[in-house]
Amino acid sequence: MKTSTAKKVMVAGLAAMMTIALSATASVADNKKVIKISYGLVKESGEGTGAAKFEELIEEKLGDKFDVQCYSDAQLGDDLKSTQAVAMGELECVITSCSPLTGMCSDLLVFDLPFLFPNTEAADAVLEGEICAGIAEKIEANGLHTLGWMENGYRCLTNSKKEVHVPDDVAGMKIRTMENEMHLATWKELGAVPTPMAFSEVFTALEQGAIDGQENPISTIYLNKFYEPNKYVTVSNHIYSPKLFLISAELYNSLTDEEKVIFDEAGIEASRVARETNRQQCEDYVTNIRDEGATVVELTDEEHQAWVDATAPVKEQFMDEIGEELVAAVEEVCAQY
Ligand code: TK8
Repeated sequence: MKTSTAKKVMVAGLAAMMTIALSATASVADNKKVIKISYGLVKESGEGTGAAKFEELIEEKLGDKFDVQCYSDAQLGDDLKSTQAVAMGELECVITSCSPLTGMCSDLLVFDLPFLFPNTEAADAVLEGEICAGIAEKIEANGLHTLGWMENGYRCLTNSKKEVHVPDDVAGMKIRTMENEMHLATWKELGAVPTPMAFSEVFTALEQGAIDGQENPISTIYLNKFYEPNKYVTVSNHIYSPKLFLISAELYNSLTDEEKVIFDEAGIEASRVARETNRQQCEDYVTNIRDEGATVVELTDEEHQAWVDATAPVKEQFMDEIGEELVAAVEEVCAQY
């Protein structure tokens, strides 16, 4: 019995090694440059759809030279780790939330301000406008070329304890946040106990009760099944959170001028697809989450205002760090929508 199991394991191991060897030969034989894209969400997510779109566009136009491969679910590492690998030229591409990258570029902090974007049109105007072009230029200095801006979208709270309507309801709750100082400050201001953690650890932490809640858009809450350990979902929309689609600057700079244009255009189109997909999912999945038996709380205007008021002090607290000019520039764009 034992020997046969050992044999099976060995055969399986050999088969796996042969597959690796074969695929290595294949890529050497056709001499294509492999471009791996690392991201943290599932394939069906906005960013997963965007990554697949990028693969399709590049392979359609430059399929003889590049082999784009998408890796979901943080298989190649969470946001920060993958971004560091791309910056060092050890990995080709990453799609990452902006919030864990503020240590690299403090301008990104502006997006962590609660209740900043009144709607997605305002977000698009900033993401595809001069402000983000300027931020992308600064990020380039870290060895990262920006291919596009995707999104998490509007973040919503989930928890295992009770229906949350107003900030007072989260008093003392252990809430997982992204690794970002403004998110920490915001949840402290709301009276919760924020616990920063990488995304891939969240589900298990919720399941084991190490934390009471987390916050992510409806799309992610549904696709990552956060409504299973967290039966209470509040459509709080407290922060609109963008994502960056980055490629190693070293790799980008090695491309021909024509290839650069194709990569940049594909990056922008993929990002639009990602944002559109995510928005549709955020709209559709409220029903799916309810159908799964979770309680979804939608806020009254009065309840919403209580969140706006409770989080307002965060802006002053971080104004110097973000820079008054940048905040004013974003607010000016928002005022047009
Ligand atoms: C996935 C993360 C996720 C983000 C988070 O890699 O960490 O909660 O919202 O989308 O980037």
